[in-house]
Amino acid sequence: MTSPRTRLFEFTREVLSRTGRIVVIGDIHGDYSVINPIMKMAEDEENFLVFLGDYADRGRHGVEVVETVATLLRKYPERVLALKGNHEDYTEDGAPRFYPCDLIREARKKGRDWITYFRGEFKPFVEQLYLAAAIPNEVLLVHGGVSSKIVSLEDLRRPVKVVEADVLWSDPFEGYGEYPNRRGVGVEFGVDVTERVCRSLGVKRIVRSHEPMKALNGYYSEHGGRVITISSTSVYHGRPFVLTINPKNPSEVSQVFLR
Ligand SMILES: [Mn+2]
Repeated sequence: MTSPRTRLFEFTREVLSRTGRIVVIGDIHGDYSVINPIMKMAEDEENFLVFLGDYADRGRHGVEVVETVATLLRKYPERVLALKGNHEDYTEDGAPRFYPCDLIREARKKGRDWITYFRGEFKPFVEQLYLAAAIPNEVLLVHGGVSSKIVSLEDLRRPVKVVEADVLWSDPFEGYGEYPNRRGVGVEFGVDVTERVCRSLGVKRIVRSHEPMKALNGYYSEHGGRVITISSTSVYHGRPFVLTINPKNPSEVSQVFLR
């Protein structure tokens, strides 16, 4: 039996020391207008890009966004990283595990047979996606959130199915405890869950996307500053932005608007 590679990208001291800034990109959801500004940022050798998932659906340019991120992963493998969102969750034969899925219709409209596109391009792209990334002792980066099933970094390196679902689908709420998520998958996690998970993973905060509506005009901070929600799409009529993290002092974060 070969052991599958880790699903958690862990920043090393070497990577942090050669990086000028970490650029975290939230949900794009097929928004064409952010492609060029993001490509410009990727060209700067000082930048290390981390995408938090949800590349397609809602906007009309999921195919182009996926192609852009795949190109950046190929071109700059040592400083571009992409995570999986719940909109990248498909069965082996190309059936979406979420609703609504617009990418199938979009691909067909652009003259692509779905199964051919899925097998030839989309699935190989999804196979490169990590589930989470960590700046040791500082920040956990995920698409959705965390749950009390996560008790160590090992749970993210080799996640069981239910942990993967929690990371992709969960949302924080202002309160205590943990409840089934209204979305039907994952949990809604309170401030006590955030504190417990942060302590057991040895991080100070969690940066996530998954709720662009919470971050229409800049990042949204909750759970006493421990959870930060970002958005890099205008499909909900907000202003898309990225979050930058200073790798030498990861408590220092700021936002850069993309347009
Ligand atoms: Mn999402």
